[in-house]
Amino acid sequence: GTEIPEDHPRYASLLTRHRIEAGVEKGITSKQGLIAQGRGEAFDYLLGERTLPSADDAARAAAATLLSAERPVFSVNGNVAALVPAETVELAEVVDADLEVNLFNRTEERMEAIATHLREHGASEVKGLTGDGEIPGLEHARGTVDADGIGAADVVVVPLEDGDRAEALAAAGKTEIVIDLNPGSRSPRTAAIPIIDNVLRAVPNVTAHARELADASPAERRAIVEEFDPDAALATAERAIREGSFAADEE
Ligand code: PTJ
Repeated sequence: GTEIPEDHPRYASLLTRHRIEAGVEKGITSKQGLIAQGRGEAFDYLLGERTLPSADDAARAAAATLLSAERPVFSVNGNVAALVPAETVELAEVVDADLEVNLFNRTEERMEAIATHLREHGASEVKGLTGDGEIPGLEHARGTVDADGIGAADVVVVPLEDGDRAEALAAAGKTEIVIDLNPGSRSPRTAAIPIIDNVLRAVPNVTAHARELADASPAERRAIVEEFDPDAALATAERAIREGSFAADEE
């Protein structure tokens, strides 16, 4: 594979591009996924390619929510599978969540390829291929889920989710944790917990918080979730972008 020296100033960004390209070559990531990646990269650059303290608070609230959930599900698309397969499997294990492949552009081939890819990265069970459930308010292909997966979930992690689907999931009564680099996007604005961060940093960060909160009492977890203010987190990220936190890059 392509070797990128770790001291390269754009190491993380180049590594990300390489993983997305490899994902397309493996039949995991859609071509639209390349475009989505480009948009994400622009926002990440403006955020200074770092986890804002408010995004870290969101990750902590997400961990507390997942640990307290009855039936948490992590929804995996072609970008997430390419970028953070092992990290996703690990988070699901730590919070005891199901993994479900759920695609914006659903094809059997990509569903299978992603499920296989997740198994290669340690997943024991991957949902999504049954497709016997439906999220109301969406056209068939976009609303298809597993009845015993996202269909029955109380909490769903939906990284890089489309706005219509994020709204339909919320309307179906799901507590949504959205990971998205664009604080102006409809999906994080719909989420109970928007994490404005790169999935590359956010997924392992939620796992780290979950490990730390594993022995916390239900009351402690509830307090963490109640203290988290989604609107403030979105506003803080937007301000960081407007004020140009990328100056550090030019040093
Ligand atoms: O694999 P599929 O068929 O489910 O398709 C997945 C994509 C992502 C292609 C599909 O859901 C899509 O078209 O998404 P959008 O509407 O382009 O939205 C993607 C959002 O994710 C944008 O707001 C990007 O800023 C953001 N984004 C892109 N890369 C990352 C990201 N957010 C966090 N981490 C990233 N690495």
